[in-house]
Amino acid sequence: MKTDLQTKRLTQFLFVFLLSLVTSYAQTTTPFTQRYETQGINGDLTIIGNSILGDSPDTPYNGDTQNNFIDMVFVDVDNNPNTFNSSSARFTTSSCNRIVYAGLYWGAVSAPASLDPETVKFKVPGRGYQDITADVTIDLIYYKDVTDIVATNSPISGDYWVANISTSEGPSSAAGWSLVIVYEDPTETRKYISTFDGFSVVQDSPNNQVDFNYSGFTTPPSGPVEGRVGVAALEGDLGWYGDQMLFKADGNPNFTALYDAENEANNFFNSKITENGAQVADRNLNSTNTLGWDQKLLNLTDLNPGNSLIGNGETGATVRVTNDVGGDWIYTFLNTFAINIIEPTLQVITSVEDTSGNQITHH
Ligand SMILES: [Ca+2]
Ligand SMILES: [Ca+2]
Ligand SMILES: [Ca+2]
Ligand SMILES: [Ca+2]
Repeated sequence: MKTDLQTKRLTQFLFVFLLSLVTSYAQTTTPFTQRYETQGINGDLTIIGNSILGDSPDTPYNGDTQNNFIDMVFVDVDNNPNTFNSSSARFTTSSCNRIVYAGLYWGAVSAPASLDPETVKFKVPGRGYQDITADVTIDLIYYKDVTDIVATNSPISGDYWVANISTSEGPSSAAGWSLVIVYEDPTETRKYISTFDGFSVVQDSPNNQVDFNYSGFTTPPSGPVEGRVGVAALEGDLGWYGDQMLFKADGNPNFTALYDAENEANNFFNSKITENGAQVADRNLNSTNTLGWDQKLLNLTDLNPGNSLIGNGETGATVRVTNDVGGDWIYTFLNTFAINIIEPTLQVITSVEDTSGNQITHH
């Protein structure tokens, strides 16, 4: 009988184990791992970036067609003959603020083998291009920690350029770059900030979702809970629907579809670069349709009346990229989370001495 029971338990274990394997829904070729985390900073995370292919080398594309139906060509707007493709995005912040982290992602849906995809040219405000080589390859995406380059440069604010991304041209091509910046700003609320990168193709069932789990924070015990979720992905199309980004705080029973003025709940991945519900125009080229490069920072505050989306004292949340109908294939490679947390209680100890050096501090 004991043997039967052991066999039964082993069978149950194997069943649960196999079930856990098939519930890894998306076709994740590079598992998502945490790239950056700070458990407390007065500051914020932002993402700047751009596509580097379009329907013209020097004119923004503002139509609503998919990249699949456009003869995609290199964008090249830096007036520099030594680069074959180039695009820029602007970062603006107070000069008093301090960069604590900067991470650059670049990549393409397809690229000729003849070019070195791991190396690109990177230009920070007031400087010339420098060659940088990826720290890691994340399937079609390349990543380099550029904190040293960005944090030591002055000014911090200005145009950031990336050039010579290895990519194919022609229909269905898509390529671009995203620069994640975490900065200290004493005027900002205290936040927990975390980023994950990997590579996951969300497409038809059964590869129709990927989850990002955030923990290691506690939201304030009272008052409104504010924060932002960021995402970057290849191959989101404006003209194909069904793709969503969902959010669920641990204390809530259900997922809620995120949306804002530029990103629909049922067409979240739409070839747009947006921040807080608006197109980011400080880019060159500044196409409203990037033809396959999605990059968004979505403000949770508007979706959180009465803390209905994420509440006080919350310690975990899950972000889900999904497509239940399989209309649009999404290649997600970056997810970011910033949430306000309890302000630390500052204990200020003042010591005062008289002119003879005697302590006259009163406690
Ligand atoms: Ca050029
Ligand atoms: Ca497409
Ligand atoms: Ca879409
Ligand atoms: Ca697509």
